[in-house]
Amino acid sequence: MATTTKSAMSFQAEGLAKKKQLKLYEDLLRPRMIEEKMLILLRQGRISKWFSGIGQEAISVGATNALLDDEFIFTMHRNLGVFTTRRLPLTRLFAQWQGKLSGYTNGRDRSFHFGAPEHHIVGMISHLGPQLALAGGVGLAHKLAGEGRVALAFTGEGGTSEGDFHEALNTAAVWQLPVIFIIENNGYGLSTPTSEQYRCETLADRAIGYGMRSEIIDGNNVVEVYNTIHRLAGEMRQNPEPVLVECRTFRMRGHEEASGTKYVPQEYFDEWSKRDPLDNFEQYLLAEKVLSSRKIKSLRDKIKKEIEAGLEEAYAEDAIVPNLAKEMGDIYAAADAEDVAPGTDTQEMRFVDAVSDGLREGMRKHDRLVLMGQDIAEYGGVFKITDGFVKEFGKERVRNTPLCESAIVGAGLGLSIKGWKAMMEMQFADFVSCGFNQIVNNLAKLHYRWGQRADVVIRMPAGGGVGAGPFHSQTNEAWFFHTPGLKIVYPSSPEDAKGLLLASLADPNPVLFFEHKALYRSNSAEVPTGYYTTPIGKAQLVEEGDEASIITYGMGVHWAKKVTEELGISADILDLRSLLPLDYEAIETTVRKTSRVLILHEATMIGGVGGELSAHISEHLFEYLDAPVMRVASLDTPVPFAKSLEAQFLPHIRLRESLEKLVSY
Ligand SMILES: Cc1ncc(C[n+]2csc(CCOP(=O)(O)OP(=O)(O)O)c2C)c(N)n1
Repeated sequence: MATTTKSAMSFQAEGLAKKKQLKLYEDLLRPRMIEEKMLILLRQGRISKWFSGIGQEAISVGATNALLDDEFIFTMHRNLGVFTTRRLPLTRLFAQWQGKLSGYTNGRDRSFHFGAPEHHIVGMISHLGPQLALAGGVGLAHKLAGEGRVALAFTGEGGTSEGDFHEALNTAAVWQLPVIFIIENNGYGLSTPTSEQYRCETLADRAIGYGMRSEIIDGNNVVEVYNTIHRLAGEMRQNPEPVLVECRTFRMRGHEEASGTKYVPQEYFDEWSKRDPLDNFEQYLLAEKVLSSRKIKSLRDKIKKEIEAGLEEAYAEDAIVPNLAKEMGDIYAAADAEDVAPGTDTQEMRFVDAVSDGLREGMRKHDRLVLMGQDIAEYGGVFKITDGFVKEFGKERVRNTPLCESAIVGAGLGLSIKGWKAMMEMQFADFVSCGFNQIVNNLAKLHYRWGQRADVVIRMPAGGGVGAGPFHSQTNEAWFFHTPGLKIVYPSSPEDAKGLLLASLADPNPVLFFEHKALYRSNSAEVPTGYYTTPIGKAQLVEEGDEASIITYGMGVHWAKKVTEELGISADILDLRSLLPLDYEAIETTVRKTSRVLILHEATMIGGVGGELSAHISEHLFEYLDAPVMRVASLDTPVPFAKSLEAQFLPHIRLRESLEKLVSY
């Protein structure tokens, strides 16, 4: 209970109304009391894991109080004070931590890994750093709409060592996005002290390299945090720009409760416990007669009751009874647009022009669609697909990006959180590896985790046969095929390229859109003019025959047509067009019809899409088969550079022999 000793810290609270000071106090007290309760429950074995923010509450509480209610906050694992300050119902919070249905993720994710859109909070994924670029995307949406709002993102000092920190801050600086990046420098990243985490004198110094402002403040002083963020946010709402704020604080407990604190010298605890954010502010308010012992008691009683009521309700809720249809049904967001059939007017277009035409129609249709990619603005992209777009749509919506795939995928997700659509052009599909984490862990899982759309299309110029070697030739769809939550589209014709691209842009889910580079300028056809969509997830029988079925996509469709014609074999050629979701019905129909199947793809064999298709056919259609399911794919080597080596690598030289073997089996 409070005594009126002098606070060890000084608070510049003169400019704050007493009511505000009391609110800051109550907002500090609530997470502290919840945590104290959690530690008891942990000892009783009633919860399994706890990441403590005790000692760091002033950062969450001061920053949240300084923002407007509709400004987004991107939280980490020690930001309970953000959730409590925004007054999320405690019952739901507790239900979330217990994995109950009424929690924020329907039992699908743990601890603070969730978003609460109605409270403008977006929680982390475990990988820490990726969070920062999302705030940039929200900042971009604010800036484009002239909303006069800021976004705020937290990171620990450990997270600042990740490449994602650099990419997010650099992009926010180049684009002058209104984002407050807060580093909670609490001395340790798990067991790693700051001396083993970074070499610069202060983390705030890094801002100089990005060309942005920075400040270092006392993270244990709630008034200092509040005043700083309040001032900065006020300035940034008028003049958008990013700012880096390093909050000095200390982690008073273990990384998580089970991991202990043996590696932390006792004198640090002794020193920092004198600087406790709650105790010190309490002493100050008591000395200033803003607070009384009676008021403290009544606040404590009130919060205790809130916690107990919340816990009782959460514990009373039954454990989840799994509902398979619901789990599978929540992987994707439901489409909100009907497919649009093409008109009758057509025009001859090369594949590359059809992609460009689709993108232009998409930009006209969706006025909140933003295109991002390296060199896509005035230069028109390395394949000239966005040539002339800046003139029609302006540089705000056709954005050159710095060279950073992860931050741009993340920015796309941030735009989506604000209700915008984003298309990112990977300069070459090979470079997607640098944005891999954002795609497979953030975009793909978001809707399943907490119902948030990831309305982002990533265009992937892919494929070999162009003498470009291992890093400009891959068709890497299999890297993503294994990831629930993504859609993968791979057109083989100009008409489909346009229609499927427009369907992808209309779709609220993350879509990886593969375009074979070798088709760009070698393949032309009549393409419907104007806006139309080709449904995702529907294969197309492009040739009909009865001796065999060739199931393929992308360049494979062209190889299949050529070889069947050369050999005079009558085959069904099924162009899958979409790999996720797959059109199992069309696959099964052709297999039942011909009883002989060859699966063809340009990607390497092992772990490729063909393996999955082959397994499905063997498992479900075994009795229809007159021959083993055959696969033809690229060699399991990197894509070689020399013409002769690449010719050997690619699958079509093996196609003829395999097809003959299949039909004569
Ligand atoms: C990419 C990645 N690598 C490793 C981890 C394991 N991990 C979780 S938290 C953490 C330390 C984070 O330190 P910091 O960013 O300073 O935050 P703090 O825990 O101190 O608040 C580590 C190594 C992880 N979650 N993600």
